[in-house]
Amino acid sequence: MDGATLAREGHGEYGFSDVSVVMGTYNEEAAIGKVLEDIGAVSDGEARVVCVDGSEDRTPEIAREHGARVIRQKPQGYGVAVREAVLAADRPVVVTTDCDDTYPMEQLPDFLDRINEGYDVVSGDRLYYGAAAMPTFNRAGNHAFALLASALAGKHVHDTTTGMRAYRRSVLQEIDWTENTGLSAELLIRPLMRGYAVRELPIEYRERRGETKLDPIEGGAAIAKSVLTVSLEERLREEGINVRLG
Ligand SMILES: Nc1nc2c(ncn2[C@@H]2O[C@H](COP(=O)(O)OP(=O)(O)OP(=O)(O)O)[C@@H](O)[C@H]2O)c(=O)[nH]1
Ligand SMILES: [Mg+2]
Repeated sequence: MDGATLAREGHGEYGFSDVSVVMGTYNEEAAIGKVLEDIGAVSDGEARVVCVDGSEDRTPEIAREHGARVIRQKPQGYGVAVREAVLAADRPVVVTTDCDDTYPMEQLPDFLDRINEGYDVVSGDRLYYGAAAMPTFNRAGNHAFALLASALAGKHVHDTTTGMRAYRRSVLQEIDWTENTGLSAELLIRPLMRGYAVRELPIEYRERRGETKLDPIEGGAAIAKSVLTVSLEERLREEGINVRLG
């Protein structure tokens, strides 16, 4: 019996000692101390943190001082870092976040509760409460990606590009991840289209500390392409055709 089945039947009560929180970090010294302190406070120091880091500033030192495991990687984009981070996690529940203080670590217990209810993926929905702290262009883009993904996947999703999610580690290991800037959309769309139990959870979204690493136009185009290719690949997979279109 796999972990998901166990939890669905009420035998898999995970606590924070079963949780890895993972993130890509790239010159985030303005935010990393706060983010890691928030994780430590809400989990009583029990969650294990993994940072895949490409920084030239003091981010990796600050991460180690806070007890995080740091994997150094030359900067190659969001998805290259986050894929390595999710695959490096060694606990049964894996939470992704950005290292910029935008995501509410205080809501981690709610994510864990939903996993304990039996969900395989719990996705933080920033748009539910309006995401007033998000730049207008990004907010419009994120609504558009969600509409596109919902149409192509045939299932309604509200926020496809969020960085804060909890996953059963088995889901992360069972799927081949291909996208870079579009990885966060891929991490939602492929499990959704393969029939995993996915739910969205409304979250607050705060203004970023430090500078963005994403160019909104270039990044937006890359995400739209990922949503298209990943959804089409999954449609073809349902027909028994395994291809890579990207
Ligand atoms: N290691 C590594 N981390 C990266 C790279 N690019 C982005 N990141 C990290 O990935 C996370 C997401 O990047 P952000 O700049 O927050 O991108 P975003 O959330 O789309 O943009 P904002 O709305 O400005 O926050 C942050 O924690 C970054 O430090 C990279 O090339 N290498
Ligand atoms: Mg961010």
